[in-house]
Formats: sequence, C-alpha cells, structure tokens
Amino acid sequence: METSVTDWLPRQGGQPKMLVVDDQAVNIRLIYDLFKDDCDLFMARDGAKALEQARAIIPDLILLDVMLPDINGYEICEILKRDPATEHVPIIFITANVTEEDEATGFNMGAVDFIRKPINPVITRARVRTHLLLKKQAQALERVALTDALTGLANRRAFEQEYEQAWRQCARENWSIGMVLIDIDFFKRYNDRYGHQGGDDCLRLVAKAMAQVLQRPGDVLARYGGEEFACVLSNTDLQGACHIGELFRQAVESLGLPHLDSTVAKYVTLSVGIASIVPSSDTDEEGRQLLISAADKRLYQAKERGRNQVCS
Ligand code: GH3
Ligand code: MG
Ligand code: MG
Ligand code: MG
Repeated sequence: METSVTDWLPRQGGQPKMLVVDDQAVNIRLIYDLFKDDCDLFMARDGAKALEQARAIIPDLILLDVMLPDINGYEICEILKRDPATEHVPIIFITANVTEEDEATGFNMGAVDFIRKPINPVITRARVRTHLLLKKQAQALERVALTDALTGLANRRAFEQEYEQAWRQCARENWSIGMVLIDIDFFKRYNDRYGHQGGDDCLRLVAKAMAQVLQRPGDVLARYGGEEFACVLSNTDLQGACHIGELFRQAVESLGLPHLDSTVAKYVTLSVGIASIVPSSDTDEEGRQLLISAADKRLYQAKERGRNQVCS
C-alpha cells in the first residue's frame, strides 16, 4: 500500500460505530432495528464485555444501560472516562425509572445524554443523530487543527502532541527516541527564482517524497516551520535515525526538482540533523527540548559542511 502525507491521521469515512450495551435481548433488538442501516453496530450484554468492546472498537457513541448483571453503567462510564483511549467516546445512558438524581449522577460522570425506557424510537433516533453529528464535527475540527494546510503533513501542534506521546512511551519502555530535523537548501533563492507558488509546489512534493519513506505507523513527520520538517521516531537509535534521514535526503534528491540557483546541486536538496536519546523520565520537558536542540545543532553543521547531507 502506498503511504501518503496524511497517514498519521486516523482513517476517515465509513459508517459511525456504535456500541449498544444492554442485558435484555428485546432492547438490543429494538435498537438494532432502529440503527442497523446507519451505523456499524456492536453489542454487549454485560459490563465486562462492554469494556472489552469499547477498548477494541473505540466507538463513536455508546448507548449504555445502567442496570447490568455485573458492573453497573455508571461504573463503566467512570472507567472509560479515566482511560485516555476511550475518554472522548460520548456515552448516552439508557435506562428505566430514572430519577433526577440518577440523571445528575450520569452527567457528572461525563455522559452526554439520557434516554428513558421504554425506548421511544423517534426520540432515540433524534438524540443519537445529534451526538453522532457532534462527534463528527469534533473530529473534523481536530483534523483541521492538526494538519498543515499546504502539505497535508502533521503541523507543529500535532508534532508537539505526538512527540510528547512518543517520548513518554520510550521512557516507559526504556527505548531510544530518534529526532530528525530537515531543512531545504537555499529555499529563499528557490522562491526568488520560481516564485512563491513554485515554492509552495516544491514544499508539497518534498513533503510527499519524505512521507513515502516512513513505513512504521508510529513514525511522525511534520512540517515544523516554513521549509523545515521534523520527524520523531520512537524505538529508534542514532543509527536507525541516520538511516531514515539519509532516505529522506535521497528521496528528495532523486525527485530532481530543478533549482538553478542552488550552489550545491542544480536540483532541490536537503540538509538533515539527527540526534537520539533514551529518555530517563516521561515528564522531562527539558530533555525533550534538548533533543530538538541537539538535532538542530547537527542540522546547522550539515549546512556549514556544504549542505545536501546528514549530520549526527
Ligand atoms: P539554507 O540553505 O541555509 O536553509 O537557506 P534558505 O534560503 O533555505 O534559508 P532561509 O531560512 O533564509 O529561507 C527560508 C525561506 O523559506 C524563506 C521563506 O520565504 C521560505 N518559505 C517559508 N515558508 C514558506 C512557504 O510556506 N511557502 C513558500 N513558497 N516559501 C516559504
Ligand atoms: Mg438492564
Ligand atoms: Mg530554514
Ligand atoms: Mg533552508
């Protein structure tokens, strides 16, 4: 499968996924009939199964019965809200004999809505539709907020998030983390000769060529600044990061994009700086900054030594 610049984003499209948790077959049946044409439906008859399914599927919405044979719905809600993987999944409680107090409890636990039994099809459909729409809008906003509009790569904000997450994971696992900083050579001259539009096209092509180098799902390549890119590689030592950096350099070199004002080559080239470390603590903000500074120093060195090269 060909990799693309947006591979770092969760896949979009398809039907929304809804998890329905209820111990009574009649309710499951009713809800199934209501939504079978609009949603991918997943069912659970008890709390344990509900938790297992929620973690495996990460649904777009959960309809959650309060009275269940093992754990009650409120507890399930609490557990899911505590877990970073499921905390943003909207939960609608669906229950009989609900008092105002019950309802308040549910909302305090992070539920988005209540549906009363016996289930009214019109109300249930309307509430579900509203929350699925909200979920979709939130996801669309998140995509925009994290994507670089020009190249489709992760933007600086997304990079910071992903970097922090990778750093934590590497600290936990005692892995090395690799940082690759990339800067296009003589890009100001490129703009001067080929125009800003030409410069933008160049940035897009360079981004695409570099994105195709990455194969592992956890690797994140971002547009870090104007004509600078950053790539964070978890579980990667200096040698591994150098390998990726060299692949980036080669990928762009072999595009052979004409750059007649470059004094390095008559085509577009990259300078690349590499650093790596085994993080000692997962909350070490300063260490995270130091790794970037170290890679930046190497990048500067690559420029000084004549550009179109990788320094580590
Ligand atoms: P060096 O080899 O030392 O990196 O030289 P350089 O000219 O690439 O470095 P400098 O940082 O001086 O210039 C970067 C240029 O990138 C300047 C700026 O106009 C251009 N640039 C930054 N962002 C964009 C963009 O979004 N589109 C275009 N077309 N140009 C951009
Ligand atoms: Mg029940
Ligand atoms: Mg620069
Ligand atoms: Mg540059």
